[in-house]
Amino acid sequence: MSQRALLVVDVQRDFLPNGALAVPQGNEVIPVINRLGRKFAEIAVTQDWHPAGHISFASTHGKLPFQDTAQAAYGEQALWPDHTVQNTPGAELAPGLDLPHTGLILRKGFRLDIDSYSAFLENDHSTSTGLAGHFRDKGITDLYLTGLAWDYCVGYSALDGKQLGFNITVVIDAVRGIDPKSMATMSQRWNEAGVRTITSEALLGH
Ligand code: VGL
Ligand code: ZN
Repeated sequence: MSQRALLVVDVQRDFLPNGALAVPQGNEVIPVINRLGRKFAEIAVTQDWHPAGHISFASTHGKLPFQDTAQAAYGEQALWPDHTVQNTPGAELAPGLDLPHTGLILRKGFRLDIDSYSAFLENDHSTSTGLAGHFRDKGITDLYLTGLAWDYCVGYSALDGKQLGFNITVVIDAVRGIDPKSMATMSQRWNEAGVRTITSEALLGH
């Protein structure tokens, strides 16, 4: 039997318009996710949760965000403006997100020297966040992905989730991305990996 869960990735203040790492139209996913949430018995939410001085912050390296990169133990790390710093307002879940029966809020990216785009594996591709075990323990086979950002945290979560044996569907109107080019590249990678997409309308049946 298949059992489904909703995964809501990084819908946090800093990723909304005017946030530290704003995703264009990021706020538009909130009502869609709230509607979806009412139809799912199992919901897990992720929270990007970086310490000050994190390896993914351009400021840590005296470099420029969005263009420079840094060398991490696991390879090249893209650099971002300081964002979702632990215990700051920007790290809070988006106001308006209304998912009262969320069973798990999972934090990621909290180690100084390892970033984590994926909700399943950190950027070293080996440190588990524990999320796959959580879903397996509950007999979940099918995951529906939503949130921010299409081309990074949602994108890599979809690829890793598929690799870990889940059926993965991205709810395409419940995600927004940072950069159109990397969104197209990610969509291609989803196709090649067998990650599916669906609209919330088709999923909700109206
Ligand atoms: C994200 C870049 C850096 C995301 C998080 O949530 O997609 N992107 N940290
Ligand atoms: Zn981050």
